[in-house]
Amino acid sequence: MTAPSPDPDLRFPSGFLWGGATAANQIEGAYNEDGKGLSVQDVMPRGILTPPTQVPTPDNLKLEAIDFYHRYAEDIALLAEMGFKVFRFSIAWSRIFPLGDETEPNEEGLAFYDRVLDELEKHGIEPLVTISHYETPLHLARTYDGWTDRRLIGFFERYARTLFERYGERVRYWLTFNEINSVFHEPFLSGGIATPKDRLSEQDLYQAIHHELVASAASTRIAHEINPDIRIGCMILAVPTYPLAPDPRDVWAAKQAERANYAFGDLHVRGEYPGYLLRTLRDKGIELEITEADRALLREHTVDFVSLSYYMSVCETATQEAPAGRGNLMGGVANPTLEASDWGWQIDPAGLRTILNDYWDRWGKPLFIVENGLGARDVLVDGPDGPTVEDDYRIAYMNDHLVQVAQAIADGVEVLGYTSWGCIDLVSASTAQMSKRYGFIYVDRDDDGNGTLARYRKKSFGWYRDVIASNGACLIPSPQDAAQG
Ligand code: BGP
Repeated sequence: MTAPSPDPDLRFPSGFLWGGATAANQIEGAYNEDGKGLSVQDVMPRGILTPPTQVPTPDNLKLEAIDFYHRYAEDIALLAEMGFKVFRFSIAWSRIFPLGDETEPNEEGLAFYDRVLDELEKHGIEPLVTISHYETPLHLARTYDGWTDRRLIGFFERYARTLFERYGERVRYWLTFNEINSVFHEPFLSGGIATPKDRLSEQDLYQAIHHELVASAASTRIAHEINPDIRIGCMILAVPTYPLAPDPRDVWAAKQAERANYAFGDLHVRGEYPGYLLRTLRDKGIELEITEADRALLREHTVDFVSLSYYMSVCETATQEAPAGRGNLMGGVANPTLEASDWGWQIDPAGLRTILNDYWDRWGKPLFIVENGLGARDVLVDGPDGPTVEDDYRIAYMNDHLVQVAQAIADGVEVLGYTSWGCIDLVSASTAQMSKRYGFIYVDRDDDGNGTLARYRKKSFGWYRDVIASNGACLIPSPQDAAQG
């Protein structure tokens, strides 16, 4: 690795939280150990590509995943070696409440996360915990049809209270629902809704999201009561949406598509249904069941910060036939000016600066980038220190995105931190593949489940260590960025 050459124009605030992100179902494995119940993930062997199975099947890579459940100490030590300041992980709801609707939690499940937190503390790494990351207990999906049922609010409150009481002194940053706006696109994965998508009405989906929003506000109230220092964030799947052409009709189409995502941030941050969403509901003839108590919770218990995942932007058009975009659970049409990853996700570093500025201008809340990264097919080669991956493509992707984060910070946006997605290779959410790798750490396992699960440092491992050590000063702006300022 060449020595970093500090660039005085790329400044990150001191205390910037550099790190990486994961989700329980994509790393832990041990799907039925120590009292854990089944979650929706345990019956999704192909991710969102095919309908769920009735019972877990051996071809589901998530059942063992990367075995973080048994290897967490070794893995956290590797993250510490890179100098991580923060580690985002989720708690598997079905480890704590195996069915989801019990009154007493499973002590063995709670004890596992105590051990993870001990390990993080040992290395001085701050935890960032997602309470619900696409892993609703399967029983809640099958018995209640997931978040379509109001009773889930109470079950979630009990679960969240249990976590805050147990870990509230040790965990400052929490996220309630991962990518809350994804329920529309993937009701089973995101909302634990067992009814197939083609039989769900928009009314059902809006009602389900309403329940999640109320549950999020209710748990924000509980968290602040238990420890006022706790910071609760929402989590939005951020997809900047550009008009395909300057035609005003395309501009409006793009705005409408973007608002479909903003709406949930507006509710989390401002605590009330925005006018444009009320109009959409009216136009569609949707009447939601919203109680006065719901309204009060939403209004009085808004989030402390806004977190986002960012992988790509899309275009919208109302005027042209255009090829559909492929990407992170969302629709849109492809942008003819951008390259795409091996999985067709269009790469747009500048879009990150745009969305950070937009969110900051709109909500004025501190932002946290809790997912970003490149899913790619890595090839393991022999290096001087053992097997490695020459992942210059990942380094370039992350460098270019982080430069845009620095630009946004220079624009005046408050950014708390950055956790790259899948800092250690994990099982993909959408395709349930191992071969779609994001990590700085290679995990020896293939799509058929073969491999030793050994961990190897990729080239990006040393690169990210230097980025963190220099607080971003070793990032390299593209000539265009340097000129643009
Ligand atoms: C987000 C999810 C993550 C994650 C990521 C990458 O939508 O929050 O769980 O997996 O996308 O997606 P994929 O795994 O499909 O490449």
